[in-house]
Amino acid sequence: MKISKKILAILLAVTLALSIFAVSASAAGTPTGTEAMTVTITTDNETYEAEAAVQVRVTIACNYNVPSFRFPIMFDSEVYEIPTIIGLKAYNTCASAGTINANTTNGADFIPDAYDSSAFGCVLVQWTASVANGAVGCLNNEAGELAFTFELKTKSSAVGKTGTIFIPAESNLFYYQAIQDPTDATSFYYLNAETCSMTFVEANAMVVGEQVGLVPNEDYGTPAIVDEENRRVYGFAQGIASTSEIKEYVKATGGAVLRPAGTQYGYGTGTKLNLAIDGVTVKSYDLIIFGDVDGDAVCDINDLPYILSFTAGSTICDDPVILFAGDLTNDGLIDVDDLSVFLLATNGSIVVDQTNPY
Ligand SMILES: [Ca+2]
Ligand SMILES: [Ca+2]
Repeated sequence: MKISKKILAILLAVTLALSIFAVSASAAGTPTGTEAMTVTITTDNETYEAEAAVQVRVTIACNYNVPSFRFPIMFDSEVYEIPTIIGLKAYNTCASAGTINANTTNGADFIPDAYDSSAFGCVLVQWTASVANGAVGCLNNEAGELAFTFELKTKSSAVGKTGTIFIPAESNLFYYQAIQDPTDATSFYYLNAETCSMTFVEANAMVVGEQVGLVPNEDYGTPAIVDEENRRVYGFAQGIASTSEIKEYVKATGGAVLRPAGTQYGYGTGTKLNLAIDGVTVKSYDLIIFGDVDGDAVCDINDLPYILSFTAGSTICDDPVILFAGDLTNDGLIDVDDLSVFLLATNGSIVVDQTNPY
């Protein structure tokens, strides 16, 4: 476990502060055997919009003299991130009798091995008592008091998600210092996970707002059909040939940018309708042109070899997008029945309806 220089400096400061007492090396305080602490995390709201400030409030209840604490405060990194300024603020005893600091480097070292460090972020907060009038400042409030607050920020891609903010009980970063008599530096003693009951209460908050997605573009007379469940979009005219034409059918919501990625032959079946936030693709839909299985956006003779290979049984269509586009009879497979429809379409007898092809 690598502890930052900053933390070491603070530990040193505590040691120096305590050294003003005439410490007798052998003496120590006696645990009561009932030491307990409950740390409760709450947030200022239960729901937030994307990219909103979340005030994290930490309340500490304890039944013994606590001269220091250190807590890694973890959060779902899919939902929250650490803002540039977290605005750490101490309250009550923590404000009047000591110094609070936070390490916001989001170090993976702060996260216990039991957690996937790529899925969580962490702010490490620590408080150390000051010494005034010959007494060590101590937190000791069985009823509990607000100890400190700081801010996290909801991510722009977190709409619809709930994120937890919590202290992992498995952490080995907790301080277990105690002092029997704050005016007697010889009465320090140390607890551990077995001798001090630590209870942690987590907070959950949801990010609400417009979901990132694709919706029909009603600004034009050519809206497409968005199948949200299967992430497919259809209803485009055959021969669609550009991203600007695609954007006349569908538009992105939730602050995302629509970035179509065509096939090697154009913007037909198999085109990916990617939605990006801050340059990162967060959601993707498949564009479908019924009867087009080679991806050039037209149902014509160029598709025939593909259809024949499926109908002849020499190739099994295992691509659900191609299957959906080529199954013109809606029976879940491409076979001779589809070939009949396909041939009627390619010789001009029928036009495959792109909104309702069956
Ligand atoms: Ca085609
Ligand atoms: Ca079929």
